[in-house]
Amino acid sequence: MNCNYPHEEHMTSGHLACQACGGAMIMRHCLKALGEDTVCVIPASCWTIIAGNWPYNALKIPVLHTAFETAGAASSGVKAALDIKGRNKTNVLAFAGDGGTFDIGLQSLSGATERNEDIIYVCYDNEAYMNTGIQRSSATPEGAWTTTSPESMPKQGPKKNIIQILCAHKIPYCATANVAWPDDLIRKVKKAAETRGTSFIHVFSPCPPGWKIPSEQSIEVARLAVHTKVFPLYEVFNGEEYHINIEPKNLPVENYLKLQGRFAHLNVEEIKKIQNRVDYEWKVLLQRSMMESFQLVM
Ligand SMILES: Cc1ncc(C[n+]2csc(CCOP(=O)(O)OP(=O)(O)O)c2C)c(N)n1
Ligand code: SF4
Ligand SMILES: [Mg+2]
Repeated sequence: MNCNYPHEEHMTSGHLACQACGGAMIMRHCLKALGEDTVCVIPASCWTIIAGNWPYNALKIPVLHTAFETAGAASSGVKAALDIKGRNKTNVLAFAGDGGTFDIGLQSLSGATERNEDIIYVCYDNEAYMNTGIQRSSATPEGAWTTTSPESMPKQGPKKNIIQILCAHKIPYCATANVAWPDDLIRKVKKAAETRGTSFIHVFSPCPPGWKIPSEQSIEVARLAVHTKVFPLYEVFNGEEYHINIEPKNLPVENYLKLQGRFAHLNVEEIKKIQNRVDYEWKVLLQRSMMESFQLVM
């Protein structure tokens, strides 16, 4: 860990997350990056529970709990209210799950992004609706077991590419991040705070009960997601200019899948199909990262 690692804590012990919850670690690091002058907007998700019941709050900053589909709209409103009060330096952090981002909250996020609201939107992606019992979302990867995609018919079709959707809005800054690279996550959240307009960070977030992994393997699984190219780490500026941040070790995707009970039913052919898709998506990302940006071409 580098010496610039912020040691202040804005999240307390006694929160209600499961052991080794990626979402809890991500919030802790986001707040280290942003500091205490931050308002957090949390739609219905595991984090509604993790923060604790009023009057208790595991976060030392103000929190607005809001309806499942409203993170984009509610954080736009909080930002406008703070501006009226002259507090235009206060960070507004929308912190939402994959269900609240990829599915029911997509229209609200799209509206905020299209208006270029000055907010930081972090999606902690545990690839299912964990708070209500591991139902599949459009972020659930192909082949995964969930309680609504049983082993006899696991999730069909690929995970939705949320970064591409945000890039289509020409968002000033968006990035992927991973709880196994806290320095990189903190740098990206700081970058988002410096950016005027909407920033979006899509963070890989292991969930031990939902993924059927032992809690001590949470970070190992997160690391393998990057080194197998399942979840590459990159940034995109203005929806056009791609920078890949970590060179993957190019490990076979099977190394990642075999650690997780949610993929235990997959056969050799199915794993090969997932590998082919991962290889294809990586090639597309590499090509994008080599393209000249729009401004340079002009
Ligand atoms: C309109 C509406 N439908 C359903 C729910 C029930 N609900 C609460 S949290 C949740 C799942 C949230 O999933 P996600 O956003 O991925 O966050 P996670 O629980 O995985 O952290 C659901 C379906 C709700 N609160 N509001
Ligand atoms: S169910 Fe998963 S996402 Fe929810 S608190 Fe537990 S580990 Fe975290
Ligand atoms: Mg989720």
